[in-house]
Amino acid sequence: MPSLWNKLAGRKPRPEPPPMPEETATGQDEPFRQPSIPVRREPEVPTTESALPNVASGPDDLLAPAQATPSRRSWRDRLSSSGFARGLSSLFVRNPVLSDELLDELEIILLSADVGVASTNELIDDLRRRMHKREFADAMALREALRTRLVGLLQPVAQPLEVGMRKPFVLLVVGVNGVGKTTTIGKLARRFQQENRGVLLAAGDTFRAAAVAQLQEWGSRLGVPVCSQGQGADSASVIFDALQMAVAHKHDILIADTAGRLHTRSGLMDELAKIKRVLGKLDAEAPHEVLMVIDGTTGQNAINQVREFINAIGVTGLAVTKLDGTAKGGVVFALAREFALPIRYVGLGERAEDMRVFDARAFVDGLLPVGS
Ligand SMILES: Nc1nc2c(ncn2[C@@H]2O[C@H](COP(=O)(O)OP(=O)(O)O)[C@@H](O)[C@H]2O)c(=O)[nH]1
Ligand SMILES: [Mg+2]
Repeated sequence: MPSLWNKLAGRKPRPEPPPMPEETATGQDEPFRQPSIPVRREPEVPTTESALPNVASGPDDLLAPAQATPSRRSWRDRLSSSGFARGLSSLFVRNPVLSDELLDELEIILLSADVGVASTNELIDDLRRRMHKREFADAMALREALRTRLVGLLQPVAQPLEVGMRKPFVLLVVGVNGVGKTTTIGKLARRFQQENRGVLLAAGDTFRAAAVAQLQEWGSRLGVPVCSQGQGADSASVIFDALQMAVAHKHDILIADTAGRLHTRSGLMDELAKIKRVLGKLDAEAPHEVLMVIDGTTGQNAINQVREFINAIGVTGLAVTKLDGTAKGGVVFALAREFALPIRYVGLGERAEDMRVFDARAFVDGLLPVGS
């Protein structure tokens, strides 16, 4: 279907920020994207609450006023520019009547958006069977059935993170390099702050100095303390110290960053297992959430990544980033089908407020608006 492929290929790519110069000791890591905030080098000493400058009040693009209740509309605005959403909307414009070609094209759109072969086959087979049984009066009825099936796939995994009464709640953020872990931590910190919870961050990505500096930058912008020991420090000991500090200072939530060297390297997995082990010495139930961050543009490789992390340390929730303006986004469906792990959040941009608690219906509405 050349016209469809042209449409997908003709999407406007997001400008890529330059890669971080000091990246890759291994040379095999995924490219690290420079954060859009200027990273200020700070002395790498443990940072305490009192030592932190409070700079959260200044005007800052990353800290634009939050929407108190993010509306469905904002999901739609972000998702409708994706290649996936544009592919779906043009499909029904170009195929206003029911036909096998409509379903053939839909199949390609789903596959190229990373919905995955298994989910795509199930969806297409079901819709084709029902179409041939004359269940749909017209293409709009089929479109509605597609919407219902898509929501049905995601509904079971739309389980928000419940912090509950545990204090401090320990949230360990994992995932491969460049997926958006540190950015997600900044977004989470802001979200919890807005709920009047005391947040402490732990700079557990000690692999690169820039990673520590990036988290410190988020901390200072938000006015949230960051525990760090600098590059090369033992990640487990940084996070262990941070948990001790969180207990001593009565913080509500500790969010720990981790390194993301390629998941197939056992070093990282051993490091993560050690972090889990030492946290367990202070609190047998910690970490209370192992949140794995997935780059929504990664494609089917995301499935392998999740499998590796589940095997290595166990994953209790997912956050899928970069769902704004990408051709993809379908990986959310593939993940839901493959793992049935809760999807907690989605990232819809680089700024602090560009994160949403995952909502199956709002997500599908963004991709395929009701009745239009
Ligand atoms: N468009 C977009 N970019 C994002 C999102 N989340 C993170 N990024 C960008 O992805 C790049 C890598 O993010 P970072 O948090 O440093 O990844 P980490 O290596 O996993 O910690 C940065 O340029 C971020 O600004 C998102 O939801 N949307
Ligand atoms: Mg990072």
